This record gives sequence, structure tokens and C-alpha cells, in this order.
Amino acid sequence: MDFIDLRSDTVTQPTPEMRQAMANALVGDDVYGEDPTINELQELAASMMGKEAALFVPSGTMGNLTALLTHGQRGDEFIVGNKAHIFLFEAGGASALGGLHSRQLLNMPDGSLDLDEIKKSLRSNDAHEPRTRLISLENTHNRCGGTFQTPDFIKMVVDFAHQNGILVHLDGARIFNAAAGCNVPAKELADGADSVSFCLSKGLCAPVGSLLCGSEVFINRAHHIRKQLGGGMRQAGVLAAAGLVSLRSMVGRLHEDHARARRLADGLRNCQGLQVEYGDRSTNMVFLKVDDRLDLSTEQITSRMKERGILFGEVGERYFRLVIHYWISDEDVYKVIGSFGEVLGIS
Ligand code: TLP
Repeated sequence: MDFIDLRSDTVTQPTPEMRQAMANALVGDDVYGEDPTINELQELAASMMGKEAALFVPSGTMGNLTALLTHGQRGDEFIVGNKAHIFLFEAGGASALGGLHSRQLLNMPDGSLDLDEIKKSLRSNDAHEPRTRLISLENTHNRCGGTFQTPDFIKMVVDFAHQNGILVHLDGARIFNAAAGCNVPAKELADGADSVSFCLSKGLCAPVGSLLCGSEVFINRAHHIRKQLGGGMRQAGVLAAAGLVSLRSMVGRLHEDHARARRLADGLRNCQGLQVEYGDRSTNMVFLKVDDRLDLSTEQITSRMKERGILFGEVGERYFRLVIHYWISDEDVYKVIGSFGEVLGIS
């Protein structure tokens, strides 16, 4: 059976254009800096983020980890939301490998952080305390509904951080979804951030890879850290070739995914016992809460939907995430709405 796979946008397969570009890619040894396709991708990524330089890394996790390890010293503290991907889902890498100490602040429901809470959490020069080194933001914010953070919010945090000698890293795994959501170029969302990472292998459909962007000095240091992490790749231009297609052909279509996500959310609002989370700042993710009064377990719902050829993620108790991406058509969206109606009933 061909599944309608809404578990994540990480499940996207490369497009035929990408496979063609991969087959024809010029390659070289990137550890020597000699892969022309990677160099081209890095230059394009840096310019799209408004930064001096960029580094191709195998994954979003390695992009974030490389950024944190490049910015901070052992014992330094970084401020991070309690629902941030870096905090929840990156295997504690910053602490395990960098000795970095996380200071978790409650994420607001829209994924932002409260500036007053950030202010209160800054450390003093007292020898008992770690040094506050960095604030890490996420855009779009995955666990807060795939919501985009606005340029004003980012600017407010960046300005405050810089006035206090603190750096800002942006986990922009889906920064192009955020840019499409608030209708600004991605570089506006990265403006002022000391580093930004973004993924090619999510809604942009490339099979592998992320980019870490920042100043030339930062990227030179990050290059060294990437090597320490074992992320120095050789003829990875075959991967970068797909990434170039992502940046040139896939960025401009993300609003289509958002329109389908909205259609899906609107259609599901008629289903019995479902609370649909999709608001003004949502992008390609729809979250669903299942009413406790509904006489179906989470497993029953997921298995009955699976029987109908539909997969999605369970991200909490009676809580689901459905992610729209390039390979999900309008027809698929209507099938998902109809199937939920069959399984749950229409109210
Ligand atoms: N997110 C994945 C899972 O790990 C949860 C997903 O299915 O959404 N930052 C953000 C905001 C992410 O959502 C992810 C992946 C990453 C970083 C890590 O990217 P990879 O998987 O390439 O290491």
C-alpha cells in the first residue's frame, strides 16, 4: 500500500529534478574545500541568510550542535525554550559533547520566549554562577505547533542579547516555512543572529543535509568543530546538488503546503472529539487533541487510520501531529479528512 505519510516532512523523497542533478553533480574532496557543488551551495545558503559564510553539515542536529560548540566553552550556559528541539530531541549533545549547561525557559504557546524571563535568567559575574553565553531560538517552532516567530520578536531578542554581550543562535530547520508564513525573505528572520542553521531535508525535499550560516570567523571555527564531530564529508557534492535544487525550486512553493495544512485543519474541525490546533501563525503542521470523552484509544485511532493508508505522529497522550509536505496532494488531504470522519464520526 502507498501510504499518505504525514509523520513528518523529513519523510520527503528527492524529486526527479534532484535525482537528475545528483547524477550529474561535479564533485571533489570537500575536506580539502574542493567540492565545487558544495561550495556553490554554501555560497547560495549564506547569501539567502544574509550571512558571510555557510557550512554544509549532514543533519539539522549536527548544525545546531556545531553552532553551540563553536559559540560556547565548557560550563557556559545557553538559554533555550523547554519545548525547543535542541533541548528535547538532540540527545543532549550540547551537554554530552560540549559541557554546555542549558537554562530552560517556558516556551510561550506560540513558541516565543518571554523577554522578562530572559532578563531574569541572566547570570551575574559571581564566581558561583555559570556564564550566560547564548540564547537559542527556533523558527518555525516545531513543538509549539509549527508556528513562525516574527521578525520583531527575533529583533527584540537579538538586540537585548547583544546589549548584554550574549550571542544568539537560531535553529531555523524550517526557516523557509517561517519566511513563507510571515511573507518576508528568510534573511530578515536571520538578521542579527550570530548563527542560523536550516535543513534541506524537510519540506525542501533534499535527501540529506543542513547548512550552518554565520560570519566568516564563526564558520572557520565551526569547520574545525564539524571535523571533530566526524562531519567532514568527501564527495558530498552529490548531496549538495539536490540541496541546490531545494533552494532554487522548492523554497518558493512552501505556501502551497501551508494552504493544504489549513484546508486539512478546517476539514478536521467537523470531526467528533477532535480539537484542531492550527492558528494564524501556523505553517505546515496541524496538531490534534483527542477529547478524553471519545471512546477510542490513541492506538485504535492510529491503527484504524493506518488501515486506511494514513500515517501520522503521536506526539503526546491523545495528541497527534500531521505534517504537510511536497508529496501530499489536495486529494490526499480530502482522503485524510474523510478517513478521520469515518474513524471518529462527524459532529
Ligand atoms: N525534527 C524532526 C524530529 O526530530 C522531531 C521532525 O520530525 O520534526 N530542529 C528542528 C526544529 C527540527 O524539527 C528537527 C527535526 C531538527 C532540528 C533536527 O534535524 P535532523 O533530523 O536533520 O537532525
